[in-house]
Amino acid sequence: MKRERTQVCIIGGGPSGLLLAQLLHTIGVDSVVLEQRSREHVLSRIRAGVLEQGTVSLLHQAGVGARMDAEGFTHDGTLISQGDEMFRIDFTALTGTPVMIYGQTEVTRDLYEAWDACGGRTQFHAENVTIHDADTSAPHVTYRVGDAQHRIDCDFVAGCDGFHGISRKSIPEDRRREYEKVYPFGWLGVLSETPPVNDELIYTNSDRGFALCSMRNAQLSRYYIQCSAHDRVENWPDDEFWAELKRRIPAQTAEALVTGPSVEKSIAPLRSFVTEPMRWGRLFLCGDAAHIVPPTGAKGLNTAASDVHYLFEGLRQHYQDADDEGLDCYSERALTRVWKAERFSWWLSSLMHRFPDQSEFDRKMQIAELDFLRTNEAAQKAMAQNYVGLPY
Ligand code: RFL
Ligand code: PHB
Repeated sequence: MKRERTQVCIIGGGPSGLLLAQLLHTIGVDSVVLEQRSREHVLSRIRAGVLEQGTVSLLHQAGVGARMDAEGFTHDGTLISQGDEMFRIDFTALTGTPVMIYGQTEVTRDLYEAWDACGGRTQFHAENVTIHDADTSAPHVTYRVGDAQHRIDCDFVAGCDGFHGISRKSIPEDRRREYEKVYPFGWLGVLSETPPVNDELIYTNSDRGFALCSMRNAQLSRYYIQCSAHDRVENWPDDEFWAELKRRIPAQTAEALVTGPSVEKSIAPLRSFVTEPMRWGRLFLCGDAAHIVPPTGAKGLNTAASDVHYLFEGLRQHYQDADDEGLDCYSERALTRVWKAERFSWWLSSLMHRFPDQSEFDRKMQIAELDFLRTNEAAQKAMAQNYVGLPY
């Protein structure tokens, strides 16, 4: 068994784990990142596109904001449509804050490059990662690479291994509580090397179901349509995807849409999930390991970032001031913000999708609420405040 020591053992080399590692590096705290997949696999996942200002600031704090500043798009608002009616929510006018369009793939790439540049250690292909003695003052983590067994002794374990990871499940069942809502549909997403149909995102509620027009850059568009929870990408050749998208978005937008071959196509299920608490002894959960939101509110990566902020502050206080207040309050602080993001994502998902069991009355409620949002500044302000991100 190969044995080593670090201060913080980070499980998961997605955005949460890498951002935490990079922030710890800025204060001289040593960490190791254990990732079960390859770097190429992690960087091939197409996920989030919208960053809150708090996430942007945290990336700057970690020293990885340069490419985002140069290549990302600042968006001052978003469009919402219902049928052929479209209206705009002006984030900057309503809240003073825009959002940043910069893909999670690029954020992760920037984090890996910065981590490499500072000599940070990532163990890819780490199999059978297991957390031991997290409820004692001397936890350790074991894992396997090929035939070699490894052991890392550490002060703390950060569980940043996403929804399917092992960290959450390492907390005994009688010490955690899980809350879950599974939505009866998914999102079919397509990435295409075509110019975005509009310079801001368009969220669409149509009689045929939800659609979203998003982007990555001036030549790379990201589109989504609501699909059945049991659907498969093979059922959606490109032509059928574009035809269905055009049926859902306003006619004038459909006319302007430039289509092309898809370069990625995937289906994501929609789920709301929270586990409480987010700490067990010296194990701290961050990001998707602790909570999932439906993508409608663009909150997943952003709540992962706010968790990392609270955990980093707790670890900084521990190492620099010998004060554990931040670590002791971590779970409560993170969850207070997480539940608000859960509420917003659930609300926007409920407003924008067609539900299989939706009655005509339910449909009228959606349309009335969308009209209220279109015409009421207080409602727009509440939506904008949540979308650009509640304060940390
Ligand atoms: P990740 O990204 O899942 O990374 C976890 C990492 O842990 C590894 N892992 C393990 N490593 C070692 N041992 C194990 N046993 C392990 N098990 C797993 C995994 O390989 C992986 O590399 O979690 P993290 O870092 O917490 O980041 C969370 C975000 O990825 C997620 O919340 C967002 O992508 C959600 N999301 C969005 N969030 C936003 O803020 N804005 C958006 O616009 C947005 N759009 C989206 C999204 C998610 C989507 N999908 C596909 C779920 C759009 C979509 C379609
Ligand atoms: C994306 O561009 O992938 C995206 C944007 C906004 C969302 C979800 C996903 O709400």
